[in-house]
Amino acid sequence: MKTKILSLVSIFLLGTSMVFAQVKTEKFEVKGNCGMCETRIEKAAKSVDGVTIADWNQETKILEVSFNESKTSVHKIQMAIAKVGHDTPMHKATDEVYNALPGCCKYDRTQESEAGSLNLKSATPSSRRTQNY
Ligand SMILES: [Cu+2]
Repeated sequence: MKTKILSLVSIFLLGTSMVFAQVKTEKFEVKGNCGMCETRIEKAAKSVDGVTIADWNQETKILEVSFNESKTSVHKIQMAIAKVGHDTPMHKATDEVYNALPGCCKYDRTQESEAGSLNLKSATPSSRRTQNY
């Protein structure tokens, strides 16, 4: 009886893996803050040809994507997300797009590796700001 169930299960698994052979699901971190970020991140991911599902979790900052491996790659998806302003493990958003994000979406970038250069960068705008007031 047990072996019968097992073989049924393996037949089922074999069947589904053949149907979804080209569809891959990956999870990776995408920096962001709020619901607007979620919309932006998911929209960017879905705009990539071959992506079928994109779901970003505001709490965990983890994006789950399903995509057709023959059409696209994690690399391309992360590139598209970085382009709209959100840092991913493989691609970082440029300062220009990051700075253009709405205030609530400016996620914390301070814990990034180059702490020294970031401190220098952030020192300049704040001193400029104090002159304005
Ligand atoms: Cu946001």
